[in-house]
Amino acid sequence: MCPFAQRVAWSLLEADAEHHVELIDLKNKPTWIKSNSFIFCHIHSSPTHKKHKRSLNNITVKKMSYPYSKSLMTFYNTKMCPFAQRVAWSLLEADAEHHVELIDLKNKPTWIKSVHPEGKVPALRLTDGNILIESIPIARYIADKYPESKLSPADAFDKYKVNLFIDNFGSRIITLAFQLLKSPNQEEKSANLDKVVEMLRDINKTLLESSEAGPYLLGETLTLAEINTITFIDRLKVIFNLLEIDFDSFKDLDRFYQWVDASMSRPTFKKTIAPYEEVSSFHAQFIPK
Ligand SMILES: N[C@@H](CCC(=O)N[C@@H](CS)C(=O)NCC(=O)O)C(=O)O
Repeated sequence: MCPFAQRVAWSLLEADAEHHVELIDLKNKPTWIKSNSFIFCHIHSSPTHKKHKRSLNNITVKKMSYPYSKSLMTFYNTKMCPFAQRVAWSLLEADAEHHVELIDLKNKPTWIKSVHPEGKVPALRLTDGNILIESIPIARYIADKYPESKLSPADAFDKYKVNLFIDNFGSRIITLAFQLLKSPNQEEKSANLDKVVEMLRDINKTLLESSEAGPYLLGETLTLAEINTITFIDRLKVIFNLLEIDFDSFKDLDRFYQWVDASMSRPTFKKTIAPYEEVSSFHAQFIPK
């Protein structure tokens, strides 16, 4: 009955993977259902897994000419955007030669919809004319295209851990960070802060379970797990500063702090960050007056 489980059932059959099935009656769950000992069980279903609107059905989009490099991939970027930053960081980690077109989102070029149907960044144009959108799939594309970057682990279980980490935390971080930023009063601010700290503890626990020594999720190698979450942790730090909350003051988050420090001190990450003042004043406008 479960369409999510059906994805797994179908994959197993397509892969001709030998397996044993335990059928679960969800109306009458077995007593042992919560006792699985896998370290990487799903922690939280991400609240912003909204269905991505596909606005192109039945609409013919006339393509305007737009700037791109003939010989290199063209990355349409806005430095202030944490989604685009995932792509900027991946490109640098993969040492992938590319050309950048900077987009001013407050004053979008007329051709923007020829590059992205919703007029957004990031987008990545390949030299064959295909254009990729959506930061996570673009980062995955870069990781697959440049396997020597090791951004996507070769081992299937490691890959699963990276993907689950992104599923669990990729959008939860920014959702909770903005809830906190927009808290209308002290009481809600404190409740929202509790939710953020609970999430940081989940991250800390996941990191520890995956690799005690760290510093990254998979130990010594930076992967898409960091690329797709840290840019939002950076925004969370800005929000903490604006709300005068000390980011480094929470107990029992040592592994989390180690992870953040290692990721953010990489020269590749530093090259992708927008000026602090700009990021801070952008977020400040969301604080209720
Ligand atoms: N889900 C998209 C989100 C991209 C996104 O929201 N980009 C923002 C900037 S951070 C944007 O281009 N906004 C312009 C607009 O909405 O008009 C992704 O992961 O790439």
